[in-house]
Amino acid sequence: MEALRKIGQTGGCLVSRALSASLHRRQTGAVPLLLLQQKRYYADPGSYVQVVRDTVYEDIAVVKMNRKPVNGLNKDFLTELNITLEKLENNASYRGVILTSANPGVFSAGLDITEMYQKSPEYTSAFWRSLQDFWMRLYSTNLATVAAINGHSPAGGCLMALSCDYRVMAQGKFTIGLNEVQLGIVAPFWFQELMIRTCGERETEKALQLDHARVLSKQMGRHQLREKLHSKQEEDIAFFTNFITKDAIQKSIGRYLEGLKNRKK
Ligand code: CO8
Repeated sequence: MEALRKIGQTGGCLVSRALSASLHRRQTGAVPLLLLQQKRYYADPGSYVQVVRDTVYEDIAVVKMNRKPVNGLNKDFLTELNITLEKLENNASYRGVILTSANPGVFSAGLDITEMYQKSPEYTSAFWRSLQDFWMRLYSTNLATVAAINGHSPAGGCLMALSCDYRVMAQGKFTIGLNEVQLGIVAPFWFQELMIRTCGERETEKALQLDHARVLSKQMGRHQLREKLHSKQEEDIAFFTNFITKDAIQKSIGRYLEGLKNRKK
């Protein structure tokens, strides 16, 4: 509860501001502790997801992930998250979602690793599809989304956070990032591209090019630009030749060379 309270105290303002901006709402002045002020409670018995309507901003749903111990994303959990979001999208009384963990300390440990170990190809495919389907919905939902990251958030946990419109993380010694490379797994292209869009190209390259995954990640990340040049090589040579031989450019280069010589004197 402490981490959640911290988000309420230190990040609640950011969360509410992010949602307000996203929903084009006017700030009321008072800072609501969104995560602490909740009323109606929806959860099916045995369900991994709890939905709470915020008491201040009633059009905001707080979606709490509750698959103990670490919100490992298995097929059933991913399917439930997807259905939950679909229901909220179809409920006109909601305009935004805060995604968080019901168990502060861990937002999500990412994919349930046991789902990727010694499973049949059929099951593995179905599992991966459930992740894709949930991700596509979360990433492109019309609802405004905020990840209230109240604990560790590696790999798939980071993917969920990156997929939201805004993120706020609790203070504490919590980790976040695409740590697939530590498992010797290459982050799939859509993981990488999502991180690039949020964190920038260079930071993503540095984060993903570790150990065994270095070569593959580098190739995946740089392949597109390299191929673009390869397919337009003649066009690019023609452009360069035409540009560089223009009188004005030649004069400019001449002046620059002269300046270089004078600098040495
Ligand atoms: N999957 C399954 N079980 C897990 C996972 C997981 N991701 N993470 C933790 N557990 C289990 C632990 O084994 C432990 O089990 P048990 O109680 O039986 O011993 C239990 O959950 C509790 O774990 P901890 O004691 O470690 O809990 P802490 O609160 O101390 O730490 C952490 C929480 C920091 C989240 C820590 O558990 C951790 O680092 N977990 C590993 C996270 C990780 O590496 N996730 C990677 C998942 S892979 C992924 O998401 C993307 C893969 C993309 C594949 C692409 C292929 C092409």
